[in-house]
Amino acid sequence: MFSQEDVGAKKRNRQRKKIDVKMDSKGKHALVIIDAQLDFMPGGALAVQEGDQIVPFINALQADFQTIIATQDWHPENHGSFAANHDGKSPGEWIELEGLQQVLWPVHCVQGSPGADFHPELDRSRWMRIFQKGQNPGVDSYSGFFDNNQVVDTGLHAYLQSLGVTELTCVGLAADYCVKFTVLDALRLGYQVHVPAAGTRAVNLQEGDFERALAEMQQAGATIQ
Ligand code: VGL
Ligand code: ZN
Repeated sequence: MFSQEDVGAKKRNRQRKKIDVKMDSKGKHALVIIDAQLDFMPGGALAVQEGDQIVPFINALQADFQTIIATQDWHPENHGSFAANHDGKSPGEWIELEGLQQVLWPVHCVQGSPGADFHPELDRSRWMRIFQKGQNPGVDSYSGFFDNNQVVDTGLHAYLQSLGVTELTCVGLAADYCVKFTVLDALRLGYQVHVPAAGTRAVNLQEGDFERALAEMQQAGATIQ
C-alpha cells in the first residue's frame, strides 16, 4: 500500500507532467495592460477620448488570465518628448530628438506625479509585475519592450520568456501609440498577439488613427477581436 506521502508525490508528479505537456505545445497566455494611467484618461494631461471606458472591460477580462502584466509610462520632468522642454514648440509639432523623428506631447506621466498613477478603479490585485518605460530623457519609449530606437530593453521579453508565455492579449492606451508599438514588437519577437478593440482607445492626432492602428496591427499578424 502507498503511504499518504507517496500518494501525494504521485499526484504532484501527474500535475507537473500535465503542465509540462501544455508548455511544450503552447505556452501561457498573458494579459498585458498598457499605460492605463490617469494622464491618458479624460481630464488628464494627454487625454484620450473615452480612455476611461476601457477600465471596466479590462477588469472583467482579467478574470480570464492568471498572468497579468502592466506597463507604465514613467518620464523624468526633463523628457525630450515634452513640448514644454523645447523653446517655442507646441504639442503636435515634430522635432528631431537624438536622431529620431519625435512628435511633441504635453507634459505627462511625470515620475511620481498623480497623472502617472493607474486609474483608481483598475483592479491591480493580481498584477505580477509593472514594467516602466520612458525614463531616458533623450528617447521616447512607446513600446513596452524597447525604447523607440530599439536599443534599451525594458526586461519585459525576458520576463515573459521566464514564465513560458508565448501568447499575449494587449489592452490599454493609446491604441495608436503605446499599444500599437508594443503589439508590433511582440509580433516581431514571435508572440501570438490578440487585441480586443473594446480594450483600447486612440489619441487620434489625425482622424482615423484608431482604425489605421488596428489595421496595421492586424496586417503585422495580430488578431483584432
Ligand atoms: C503614449 C504618447 C506619449 C501612450 C505615451 O501611452 O500611448 N503616447 N507617451
Ligand atoms: Zn509618454
